Amino acid sequence: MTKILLTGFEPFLDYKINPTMQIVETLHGTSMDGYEIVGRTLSVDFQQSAQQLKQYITEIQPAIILSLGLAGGRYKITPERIAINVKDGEPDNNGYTPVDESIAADGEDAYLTNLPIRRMVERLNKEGYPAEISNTAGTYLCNNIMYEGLVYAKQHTGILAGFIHIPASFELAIQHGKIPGWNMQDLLKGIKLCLEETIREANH
Ligand code: PCA
Repeated sequence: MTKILLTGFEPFLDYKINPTMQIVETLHGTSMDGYEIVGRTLSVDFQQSAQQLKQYITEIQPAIILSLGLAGGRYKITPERIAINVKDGEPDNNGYTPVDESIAADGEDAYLTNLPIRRMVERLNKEGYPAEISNTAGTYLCNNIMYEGLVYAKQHTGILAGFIHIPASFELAIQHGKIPGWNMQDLLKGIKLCLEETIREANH
């Protein structure tokens, strides 16, 4: 069966739960319209996560690479438009804090996703879920993984790749205390709708 690599991240900074990890674990091994979802959780570590992603891609040979990340404080599901060749920001889980670094020394400045992000947002809104396209995935781990996924997609014709940031779950919002949250079932349904739109694009 054709495969989808669906990645999430482990907890990081003061987010003691990462709902993307829970989504990936729930959807792992399920199938959708003839595509098998292979879920993997990545480390919040600049060096390791890129290597993990590359290793999973080699192992799984996915037709679609969809990576998920938590954007604590956002209140909509936000498919990302662009990944930039920058690493900067808060320390990762191993304490590494890049300042104005490049992801790839001689890489492109940025890559645009080839996921159907406009249709994802339209579909989510139609089904009653707040969503909008985001024009920045930041400069932390999520941007880093989106960039790496897109490097692969640019080198391999026919591969769809991209990234979606999601809000906190209720559980995390309660535990954290200062960010909005969504019901976990709604987050899960939202990601399934995005996957459906992506599969439709892949079959086009
Ligand atoms: N969100 C972070 C990294 C891991 C995650 O889930 C980000 O937005 O970069």
